[in-house]
Amino acid sequence: SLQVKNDPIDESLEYCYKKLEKVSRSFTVVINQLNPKIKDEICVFYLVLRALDTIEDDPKLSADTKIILLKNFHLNIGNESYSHDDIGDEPDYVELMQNYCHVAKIFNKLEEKYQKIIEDITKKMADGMCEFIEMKGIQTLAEYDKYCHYVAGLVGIGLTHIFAASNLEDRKIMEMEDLANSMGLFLQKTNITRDYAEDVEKKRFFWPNELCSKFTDDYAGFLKNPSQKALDLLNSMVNDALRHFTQCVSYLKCLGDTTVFKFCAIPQLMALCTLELVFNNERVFSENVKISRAESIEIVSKCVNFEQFKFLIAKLVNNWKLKLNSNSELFDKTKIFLDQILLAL
Ligand code: PS7
Ligand code: MN
Ligand code: MN
Ligand code: MN
Ligand code: MN
Ligand code: MN
Repeated sequence: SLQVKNDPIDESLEYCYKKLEKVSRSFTVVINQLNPKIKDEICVFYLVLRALDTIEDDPKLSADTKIILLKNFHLNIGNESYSHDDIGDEPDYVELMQNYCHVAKIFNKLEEKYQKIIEDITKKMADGMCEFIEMKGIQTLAEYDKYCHYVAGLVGIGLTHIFAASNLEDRKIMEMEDLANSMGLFLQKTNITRDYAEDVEKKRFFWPNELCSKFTDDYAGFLKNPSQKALDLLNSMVNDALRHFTQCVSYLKCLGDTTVFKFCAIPQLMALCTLELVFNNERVFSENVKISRAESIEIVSKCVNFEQFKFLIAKLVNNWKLKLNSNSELFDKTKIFLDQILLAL
């Protein structure tokens, strides 16, 4: 052909996948194996929300500026001139905001049905983020669920719409919004629980006061200074995340396409593995505890269908149960949730 190189679309697509790899190794793996019908769609969806989250997370912006930027963001998803020089608290995120044109270019090439889903979720997430900027932190457990719905449950719902719109999954999964929401909540709550040290150091507080106040009047004070109360609070946070997992199992049971299944199941398995590592682990109060590279490679290579998923979950849950050798009320609660997971498989 005459067009040998420098097709601007190819260049933008290459940019998007390179950026995805930079900002999320695990999502790169699961997105790259997706059916080509929805692969670029979900890559763009990820980067659009990553850009939105970059605005939400930037400590340099005032609350008022943030709210204006967030509220207007959905109008600019396909704006190829949208760009910000200095938004973002990490170099990779700053660079994404500077070169947002590539994301907009690929977004503009998507079928309208996908554009609408991405736009709708982005707008709802931005409005939700603004609601929480205006509040003084997360007080109740209900507010915690609401925040996690905005920043992650909505992603689960949007992804479900994309699976159905592509016909890779049956339209009936659209009726499972509650289960799709739980898929997001479980990932988000695991992230918030694991990221204690990083978030507190950056003066970001996500642990709900209703839970924290049962153990301390200053949960940031546990930073590099964990006590038994700190561990009890941590285990309560783990329990609150864990209660969503049976719903995640129900969601995953309904999937038909293998690539969609792996895309959905691998992050859930990694999150459950993370939660087990974080449970009763005082290192959470001083560092970012992460599962080993070997463990995540094992999960990616072995979690290929529901049968294998079941096997891996059962192994993980039974190992976790061996750690519950005390008669604390919190451990009893953990054991109940773990037994419920085994029954749901
Ligand atoms: C569109 C794949 C599969 C039904 C950027 C995937 C940040 C946990 O900020 O990067 O570094 O601490 O570790 C992902 C449901 C959302 C929820 C949410 C969009 C699963 C912006 C992921 C991801 C639904 C708000 C990344 C929720 O964690 O966070 C796509 C089904 C983005 C999913 C954020 C967090 C995601 C998150 P950070 P991470
Ligand atoms: Mn991340
Ligand atoms: Mn955020
Ligand atoms: Mn973030
Ligand atoms: Mn985090
Ligand atoms: Mn991060």
